[in-house]
Amino acid sequence: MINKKMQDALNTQINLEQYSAQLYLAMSAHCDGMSFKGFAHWLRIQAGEETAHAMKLIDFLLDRSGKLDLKPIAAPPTEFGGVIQVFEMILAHEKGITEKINALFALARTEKDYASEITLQWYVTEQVEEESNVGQIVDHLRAVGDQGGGIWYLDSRMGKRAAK
Ligand code: OFO
Repeated sequence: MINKKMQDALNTQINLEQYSAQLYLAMSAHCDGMSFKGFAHWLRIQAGEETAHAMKLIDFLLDRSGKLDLKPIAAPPTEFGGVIQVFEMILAHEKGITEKINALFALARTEKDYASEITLQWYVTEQVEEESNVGQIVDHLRAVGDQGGGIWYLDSRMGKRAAK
């Protein structure tokens, strides 16, 4: 059975993953509103992945006979600016999530909760991938700028993202 400290920390992370899904869904709608259908599509898939991250933690918590303690999910912002700003915001958000995952991992170690540590390894790896992917998108966006044909080319490429 999972201890209370670890259970509380995992419940907090579940809420954060759900918030990430909300945030990316709001950003997707924002990009859709600017007719950037490809960026909107990419973000919609990302929102689904964040929900999957939450579900994976929920399953783990339940497998350990933990108590799921769902809390209200904070409302995301409604204004995001241009596409470059959207992705810069995502990069900053994911860096913050990485810090949370690292802190959770450290807690699992302190608590000698090896099962949590092993499960959280997946999240540590996932954060490396997320920061790298989003960092690349930010670089490409900064290179082409908010105006002109380049951003529409990027939009069409983003529209090709397939769900995992
Ligand atoms: Fe769940 O990885 Fe992004 O936030």
